[in-house]
Amino acid sequence: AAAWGLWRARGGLAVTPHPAARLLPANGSSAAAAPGLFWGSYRPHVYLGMKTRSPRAPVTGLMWLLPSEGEAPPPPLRHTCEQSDRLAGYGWLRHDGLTFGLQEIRDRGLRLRTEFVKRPGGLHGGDWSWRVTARPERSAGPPPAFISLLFYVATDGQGILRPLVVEKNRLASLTGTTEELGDFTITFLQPTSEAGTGPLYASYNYLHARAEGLHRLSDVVKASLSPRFVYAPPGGPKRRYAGVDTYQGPPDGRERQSQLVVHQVTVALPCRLEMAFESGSVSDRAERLVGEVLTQELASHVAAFDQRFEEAFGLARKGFSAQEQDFAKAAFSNMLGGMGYFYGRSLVQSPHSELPQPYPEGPLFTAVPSRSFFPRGFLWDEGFHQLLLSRWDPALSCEVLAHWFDLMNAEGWIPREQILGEEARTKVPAEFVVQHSSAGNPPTFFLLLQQLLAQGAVDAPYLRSLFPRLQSWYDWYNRTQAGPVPYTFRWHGRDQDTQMFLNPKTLTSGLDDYPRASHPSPEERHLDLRCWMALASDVMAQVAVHLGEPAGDYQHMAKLLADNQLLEQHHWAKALSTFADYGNHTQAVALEWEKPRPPSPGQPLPPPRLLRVVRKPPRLQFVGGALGYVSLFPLLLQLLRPDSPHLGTLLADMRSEKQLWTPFGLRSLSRSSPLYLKYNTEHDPPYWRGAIWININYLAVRALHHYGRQEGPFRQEAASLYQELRANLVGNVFQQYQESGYLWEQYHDGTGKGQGSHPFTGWSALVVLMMSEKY
Ligand code: 6A9
Repeated sequence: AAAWGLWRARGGLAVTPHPAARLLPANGSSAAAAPGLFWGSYRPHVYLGMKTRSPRAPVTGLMWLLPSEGEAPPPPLRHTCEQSDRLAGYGWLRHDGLTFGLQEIRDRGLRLRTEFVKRPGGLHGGDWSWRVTARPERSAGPPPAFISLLFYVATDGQGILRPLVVEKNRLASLTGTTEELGDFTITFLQPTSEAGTGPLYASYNYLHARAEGLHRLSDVVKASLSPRFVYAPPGGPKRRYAGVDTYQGPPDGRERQSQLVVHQVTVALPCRLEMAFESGSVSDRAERLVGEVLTQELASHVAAFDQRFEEAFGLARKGFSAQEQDFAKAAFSNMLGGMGYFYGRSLVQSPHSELPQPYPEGPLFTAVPSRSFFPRGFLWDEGFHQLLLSRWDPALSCEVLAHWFDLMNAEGWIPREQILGEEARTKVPAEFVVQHSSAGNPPTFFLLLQQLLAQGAVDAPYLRSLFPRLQSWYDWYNRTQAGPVPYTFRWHGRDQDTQMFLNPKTLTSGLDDYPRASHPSPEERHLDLRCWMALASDVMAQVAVHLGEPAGDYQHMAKLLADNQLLEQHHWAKALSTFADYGNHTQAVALEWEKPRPPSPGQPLPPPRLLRVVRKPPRLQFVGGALGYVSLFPLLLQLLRPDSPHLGTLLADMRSEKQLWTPFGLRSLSRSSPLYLKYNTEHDPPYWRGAIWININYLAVRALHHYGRQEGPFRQEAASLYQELRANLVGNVFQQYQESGYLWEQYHDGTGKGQGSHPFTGWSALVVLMMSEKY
């Protein structure tokens, strides 16, 4: 019994891997098994970086410094994607996920174009080259007189780098060896004009240092900068600049597992720099992938991309302008090019263990919501991401899904937010790191599976190996998120504090502060989760039938959860005349400043607190005052029968400007809700309380498209709303991109303006599917 207790205290099943065979074979990401995907731009959190799909991958990257005359040194170093850098825009404009990418970065008076091309060959993932072109940006004030570009290579605990320095400080090349790459050479070409003539005059700096880890690279470079260098082109003025010099390093005793080599080039604009990675095992290399050869390969990749994009999405055929097509390519490419390969472990709190426990280590190959703010995997975001990416490369989506399902524990749970490895950890405040093994998140992977099945894109062996884990996942929701009565569901793990929040949040639902019952209780039933489970059951049934497995239970569940009468019984609030959650609820709540508390003798006055007052006690009832995305779920997930009178009601709520309709898309919460645009605490601004979110709008457009084709009394209405809503969303996200240079996390319901984190080419990129009408 003591041993049992200890096992539970150490996390028990919560940190035990699922017993089913893994979907991904051991070494499945290796250069031998998957050479094409070995190298990639799998470091979405840096402006430009590549690595291999390995646990301890060596990395390459780019940093830059603008001259800092007048400013106090050190000048700002650009490296990791930071909103505080206030770049005018950056992102992949073309990226095929496999062989090439083209990015544009606009920073003050500077326009950087970063391009890479991979070339297969040998046994270790082949060769690749980078080209960075720096130009003055005409529209953005005076261009910088010169710029410093810092190319770096770093190891992560494994492998060695041998720099070759010529002419004082110029790193001409380096050779290296790692377990997985074998021997390789990286050559740094001297800067040229944009047309390739040169070399141009430049100053060089070089650093060879050891860092505590990849998460410390910026710190090491910053600490090594010295302002003592002078850039003095012939005939030009002498100018001081900061260059990498020497690095003292942290106090002894700390492990320094990364070897870092930096090549800094200080040069006038415009210019072009190239760097070529060559694998030692390529024996039949005809020509080096630089200069004219690189130019030609880039051009042919762009042409191939454009053709494939048109085949996949048909935007030219549909009459979209060249600008609109470029926008769609950028949205798509930055999602695909923003994919990351992460390796590490989550920190998991189970209800039984006292302290958070380390989860087993593992890899995750995934897209990310935002390269600056959330450059890591999020469970329900990923289902949406792959709806888009599977239209380009369904095999890639299957592989991503396999990675996520291999992270399942023995209980059938998959952690919601994946913060794997030191680099990912540095972006997350401590209080957000721990994942709770009782916390769910919408199972959007069922949407993906539904689509992949419809596309005929999953083969039987894959589906068969997925099945045991899929069953466990489905069971996990049924078991742990069951509602108070059969066939109802409840998001467990809501905030319990009823005093501090205007409405306790439901982070697990993905809709965070969307209003729910005012007083969390086990009696709650959540409409959105019930609809998700209807979809899940239906897809489970489909998969089981496909595999010849027993499907009866799934079919039974799917049938009951799709039963419109049962749905009404559990969720139709007659008095509110809409679908709603049910729970212990009162609408008579408000935040008020607490009366000043008497100070204790000798103590400073305690600061006043904003607390919730409840003017009328809660009682079990349908949750009023919360019309919005949740109310729409029976429509969004297409559970309503086309002849349901409630379909008409929901369409009317959608189209009403007093409620959900705006010229820019559907707002998350009705303008008539008492919680519309309300802060949840003094410091917690409204999030899902009015703003326009593109993932839910995508579901809405998709559902309207569906109902617009079903025989029934609301067919016409749905079809015309479809046209209108689609045009509004596409129009606004496009216009905001033109104006601001970014896709955004959400859009303001009054002005259409992008807000929240950016770039957010996570689910906001679903506009591409709306444009292409792929549902
Ligand atoms: C905060 C602070 C640098 C919130 O897109 C990811 C998620 C969605 O899944 C969810 O539905 N976003 C939405 O309501 C962002 C969540 C970020 C939480 C971590 C850490 C980072 O500071």
